[in-house]
Amino acid sequence: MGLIAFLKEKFSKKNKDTKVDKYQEGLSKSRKNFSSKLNSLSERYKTVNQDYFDELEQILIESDAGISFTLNVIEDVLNQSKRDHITDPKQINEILVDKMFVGYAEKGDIQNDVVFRENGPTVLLVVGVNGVGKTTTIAKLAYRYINQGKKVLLVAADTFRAGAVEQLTTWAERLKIDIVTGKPESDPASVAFDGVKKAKENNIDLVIVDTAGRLQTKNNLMLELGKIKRVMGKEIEGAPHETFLIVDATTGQNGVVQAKAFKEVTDLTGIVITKMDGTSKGGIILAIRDELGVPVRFIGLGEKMDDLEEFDLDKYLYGLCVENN
Ligand SMILES: Nc1nc2c(ncn2[C@@H]2O[C@H](COP(=O)(O)OP(=O)(O)O)[C@@H](O)[C@H]2O)c(=O)[nH]1
Ligand SMILES: [Mg+2]
Repeated sequence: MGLIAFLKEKFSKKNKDTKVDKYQEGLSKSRKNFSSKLNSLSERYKTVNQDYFDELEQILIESDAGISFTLNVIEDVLNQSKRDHITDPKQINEILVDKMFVGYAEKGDIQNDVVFRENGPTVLLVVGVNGVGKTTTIAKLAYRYINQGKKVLLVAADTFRAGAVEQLTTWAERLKIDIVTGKPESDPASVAFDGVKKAKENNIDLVIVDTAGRLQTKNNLMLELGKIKRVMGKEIEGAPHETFLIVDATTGQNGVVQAKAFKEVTDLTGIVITKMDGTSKGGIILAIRDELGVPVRFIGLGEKMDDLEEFDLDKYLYGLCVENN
């Protein structure tokens, strides 16, 4: 059974165990773009030829899947179709989805949830440029882990942007959890230090640290993040234990450029792609994975506290490639 048939079976309405609704809804713009183009392509061709593959390549690139991912996948599809003598466009599209799956999976680890330490606070550092959804994602993550019975502390180490501290404070109030803040334009590292200290004293399970992530120069960013990490690491062994980069899906290939820049200056353990609900180019996940090899841990599918989902490759490909049934 090919992957599409498998996914249809897995997520069919009768199979209520595996909820896919949020993905289907959040990815509807991307699906309209991607899957309708695939369908119309396979209707226009009786049998595949070079033009077909060129158009297929174009569809992937237009979905922001990235040049290198696209070229590799198309080559894999071509090779398999030749080997198995497949010329039916519908079957080619099925092979395509198989190869997209493999293209993601073979790029490294697959991991979702924060990995908690056995003893003491786990520290999650959140980085990314202004406006991508860091603070909102922090609130969503806090909400998720509070619901799992964890004691969560927020740390507002974005002391640069006016209003950033207030925004996180409002979330902390709504979530009824503690927050550590500093004065405007104070040293982010000193706020981070206060945060980890408080976490140790209060038996916190998860410390989530918001940062400004200014990317004017890589050197500045490296120094700033380096300092934050150093002070935290002195207080809590191995901190930060997780560093998530937040990428806004609607920024397209620019998001890929940002992601590469961040990866150069700091060790990333995960990516969160936000605003998937607001883009028609959901292939961005594939491009970022391809370029960075870092697992996509969560995706943002809206502005509300519960609009954060674990990244699930099956649900994602189903949401992107399979018309609602
Ligand atoms: N539609 C949508 N909007 C989002 C999502 N995540 C964040 N936002 C919005 O993006 C804007 C910027 O978010 P913010 O958390 O302040 O970004 P920050 O500057 O990186 O901290 C806000 O209006 C958020 O509500 C998402 O997954 N979907
Ligand atoms: Mg913010």
